[in-house]
Amino acid sequence: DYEYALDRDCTTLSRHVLQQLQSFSPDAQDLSALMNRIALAGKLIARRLSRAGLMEGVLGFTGDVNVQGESVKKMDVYANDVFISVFKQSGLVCRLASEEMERPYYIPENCPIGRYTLLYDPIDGSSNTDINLSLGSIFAIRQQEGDDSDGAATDLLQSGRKQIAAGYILYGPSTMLVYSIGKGVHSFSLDPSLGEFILTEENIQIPEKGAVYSVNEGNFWQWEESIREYIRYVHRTEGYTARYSGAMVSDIHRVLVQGGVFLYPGTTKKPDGKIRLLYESAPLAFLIEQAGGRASTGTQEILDVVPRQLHQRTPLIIGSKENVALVESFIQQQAKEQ
Ligand code: P6P
Repeated sequence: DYEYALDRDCTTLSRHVLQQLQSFSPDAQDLSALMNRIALAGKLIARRLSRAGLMEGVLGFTGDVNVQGESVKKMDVYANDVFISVFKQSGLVCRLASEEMERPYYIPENCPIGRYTLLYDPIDGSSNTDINLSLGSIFAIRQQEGDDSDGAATDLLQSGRKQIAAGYILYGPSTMLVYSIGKGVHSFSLDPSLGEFILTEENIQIPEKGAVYSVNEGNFWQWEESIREYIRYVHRTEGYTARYSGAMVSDIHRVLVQGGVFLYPGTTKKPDGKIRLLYESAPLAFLIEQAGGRASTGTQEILDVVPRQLHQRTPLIIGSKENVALVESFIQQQAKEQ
């Protein structure tokens, strides 16, 4: 009805955060404003992606190689800089740690206790940019603890339980922002005519079990035998279907909505897998746990892993409780047999 429609159109992200916190304290206002800046970053990135084929500087590579040894896409650099610039003069975030930067970026000269750190993957799945397929940004917010005047950011080497908020932006047919501040998972859709993210769904619950398994089967012969056994099982068992897009945010959004599991196991070339803990698997694990799902390395909850260094990778098995447990049962079975 009219009331409902108007109220819903007015449930912007920043208002929703305050509703979630049921508070107008300075901290609540800060978090609300911070989420609003993340929404602005999402709008700027979505706008550029929508013009990929129409302007220079969006498609293709910069010619550089990043700290991960991966060739850098123009969109990686643009998106990374967008997050930095939306937080300048915000007084909210004093430090940004990103897949694209060897060391964190400090907005003031150092990061005072009580301010926030943004950990983010500015564009996840950037290989999809040049083929006009979906991709995402992933973010996590932590509170600055202790003194980081030496710029070593060692306080970030703590488990994902320290996250205050996390989420992703999915640049798909519509642009969606999905977030949690520890009080459930909520999704917003960008209304380009308003330039606002409007509430789409509250308290999203991931199904206990799902049909989808999402993994790059091209790595089959690089996996542990236990993962190969799991894949053979889902191949011969009724009721499973494979979906893999090359952009984890899309694949995990599908798993969140429909149920199932996304996995990026370790390989012979990359025993710890490819996915980064601090700004990819930990934020996604925070979100999926809030939605009633699970995220594991195969032997440990993702949120319990304490990183040794900023860009640490972990194997990732994430999704519906039953689907994650099934993968783990094959890993445990192999461990017993060894
Ligand atoms: P592969 C993108 O680079 C990414 O981090 C994820 O978004 C995606 O799921 C994965 O890597 C794709 O990697 O090795 O399957 O091509």
